[in-house]
Amino acid sequence: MKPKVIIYKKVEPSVLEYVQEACEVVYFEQLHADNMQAFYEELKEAKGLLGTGLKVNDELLEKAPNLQIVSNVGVGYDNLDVPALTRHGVMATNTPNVLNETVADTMIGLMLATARRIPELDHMIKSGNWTSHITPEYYGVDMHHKTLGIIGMGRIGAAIAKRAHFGFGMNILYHNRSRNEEVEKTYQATYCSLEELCREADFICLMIPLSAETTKLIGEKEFRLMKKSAIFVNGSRGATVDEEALVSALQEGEILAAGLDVFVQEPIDPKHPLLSMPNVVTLPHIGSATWETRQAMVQFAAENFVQGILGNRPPALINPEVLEIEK
Ligand code: 8YV
Repeated sequence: MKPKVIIYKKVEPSVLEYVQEACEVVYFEQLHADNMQAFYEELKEAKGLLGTGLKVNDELLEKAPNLQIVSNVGVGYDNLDVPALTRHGVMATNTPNVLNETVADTMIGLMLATARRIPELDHMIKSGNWTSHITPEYYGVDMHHKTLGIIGMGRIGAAIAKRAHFGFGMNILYHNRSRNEEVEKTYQATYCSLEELCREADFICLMIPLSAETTKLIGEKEFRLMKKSAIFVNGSRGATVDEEALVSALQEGEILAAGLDVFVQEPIDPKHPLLSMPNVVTLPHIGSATWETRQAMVQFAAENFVQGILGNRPPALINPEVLEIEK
């Protein structure tokens, strides 16, 4: 008998078939209030869970006594309580690397869109307000040859640095838990403190995983340190920023503009003050959302999943220490 597993995200038929070769799949295209009860019912027997965004903590794990693996479609796994998974003897996996270049493209696009006011000016034309040559109140600011500060120099941060250095001739500063000699050599990036980065950078790009230490990492103090001409972009998780402090910084002109792909609450409340500011460019968490990359992520998640179910070590295992623990 094949082991029962749950996929709780819409996936390509080929991915479903691939998993079905090894498993009996209970398939939920999406989880919502109406099917949660059915999901919990299936959870009692499930050996594996594959999907995005579900909070997996002690409470959920207690409802899933047979679980062997949770395969997260995404590189960020702040939705997973990893110590709890390890305690319950459950493997956790994610999908690093396959999205680096796509997310970096998104962040460059978001910086340019914010600096050059692309959505605002697009709206101006489409609403019939392009009536004469553009006057200075619509000018943007240059991105090329400015100083970019990257907070979080992981694999995605490095892909952003590559574009900014070679494509835009930008001067790169970065702040990270540890030094990255490779980016210092290849992209002439300079390591500095968070305070120094906030003070010196023209563009500040946040690309760090969300954890207890990084929650509200950027708040009132950091915005105050930034230049009044600074452009702040966030492609990590909304909660890494104190959103109220960001609203005040924009309202009080502490910074010039912001480009945001992530928010504390997603989807964001349409009445949120950030959405009525012309100098804020927003995206609905689409950093990795291209056909190619989302397919690669789901495929990677399925490979992790099947390997884990078959009793092998999945390629992107987050908690290898779980292999030492007898369940
Ligand atoms: C999406 C992401 O949230 O990989 C991540 O960490 O933020 C995204 O790509 C999602 O997990 C994709 O399905």
